[in-house]
Amino acid sequence: MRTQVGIVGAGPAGLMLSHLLHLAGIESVVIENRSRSYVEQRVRAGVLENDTVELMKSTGVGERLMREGLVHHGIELRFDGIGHRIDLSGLTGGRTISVYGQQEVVKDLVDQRLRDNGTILYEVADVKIDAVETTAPMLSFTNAEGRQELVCDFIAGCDGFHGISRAAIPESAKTIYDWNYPFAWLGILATVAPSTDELIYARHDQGFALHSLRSPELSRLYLQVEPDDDLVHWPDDRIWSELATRFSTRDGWVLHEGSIIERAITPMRSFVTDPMSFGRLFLAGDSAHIVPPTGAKGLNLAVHDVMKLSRALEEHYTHHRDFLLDTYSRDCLRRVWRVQHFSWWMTSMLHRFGDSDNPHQDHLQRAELENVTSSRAAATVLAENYVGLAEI
Ligand code: RFL
Ligand code: PHB
Repeated sequence: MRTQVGIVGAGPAGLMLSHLLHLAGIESVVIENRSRSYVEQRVRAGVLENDTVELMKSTGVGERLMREGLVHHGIELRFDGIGHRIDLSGLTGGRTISVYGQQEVVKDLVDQRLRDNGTILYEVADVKIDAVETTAPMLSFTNAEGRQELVCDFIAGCDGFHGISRAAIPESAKTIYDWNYPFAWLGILATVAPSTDELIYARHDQGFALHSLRSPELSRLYLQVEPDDDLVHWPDDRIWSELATRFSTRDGWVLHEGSIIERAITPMRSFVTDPMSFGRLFLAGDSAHIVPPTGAKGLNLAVHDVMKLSRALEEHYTHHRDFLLDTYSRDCLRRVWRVQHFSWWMTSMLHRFGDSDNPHQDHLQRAELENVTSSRAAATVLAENYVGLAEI
């Protein structure tokens, strides 16, 4: 088999890349080791930046997003029992975020790829990447018909943090920056109307909590837990009472409970691979970098990478110019580190670190939160980053 761009991974990065390449007249094949239904049901991100939404709309995959996505103009920071609204739109000249589940983005992209006769091969096994230092890099994998070889002009590694692409860049040719946080998030999806119209990020002495939403009938909530915590320690009653405590306000705000239909614990880390390319292999999304989810940035950063990669490939095929491919990694990493910093900052401001009492750190966190909620300049920094930095 032969194609122009071989794409490993049918998550948001791989699918969006395949879609953008198609619009530029470039052919691709996507290979994915899970099944279509698994990928379309995996519950993950929920917040889309202003420009992620604009990209989906302008490339013809935003129709359902416009109908079902929830447009938000602000978020709440809650601490010491009081809520403070950050007016995202007011502080950024009218920019917004949209709440729309990642799996809905994935479904919309898959539908469009199939309408455009795109090729997505699911449930492939033993994916190998070879010859990335030549002009004919190759993907090989096993499917129902046996071992397959796919010769490409370029390979895009969009296979997430646990994928195999990153390892195809030799150790001697890359630097890894890895930072683990001393806590994890327990996330739930519950069939109950959200108790809030806007997302609530809460700092509490017992730990961080986040109230997000998916629809008028579905709530998405998160709790900071121990890094090695296990779901067996978290029966439903404990989850709801811990959430109620961490969100409680001085004026008696009430959290509505419902039945929990999905739950998982996610470790929190910051991770960057530099460079994000080697020969004709280009990494995009979580395969190259991970951020803690407190800034709601991972999916948006993945989309940003593939926008840059599709432009660089278009320049190669249309004008035979490779300068955008040559600077792809450097261009992406500039934004990656800005987003790393924002995600680290949000995380540090809102979570409990360690289990020993640390009054010094508590006071610094409160000072930071008071600054962000009382200074228009400080709130603007948060808002600009949260809705998504303009092109950098
Ligand atoms: P994905 O989504 O992990 O997709 C990679 C795909 O590659 C497949 N794969 C392979 N395929 C073939 N061969 C192999 N050897 C393969 N190995 C893996 C996988 O099955 C998968 O289908 O990576 P991608 O496309 O880079 O997308 C990144 C996002 O998924 C991720 O950054 C976000 O989910 C992060 N994130 C959030 N991002 C946001 O922008 N806003 C949010 O509100 C937000 N909230 C979150 C999050 C991530 C979370 N978790 C669970 C990590 C909340 C949580 C709890
Ligand atoms: C979500 O809705 O899943 C979500 C929202 C905000 C975050 C992380 C996750 O910071």
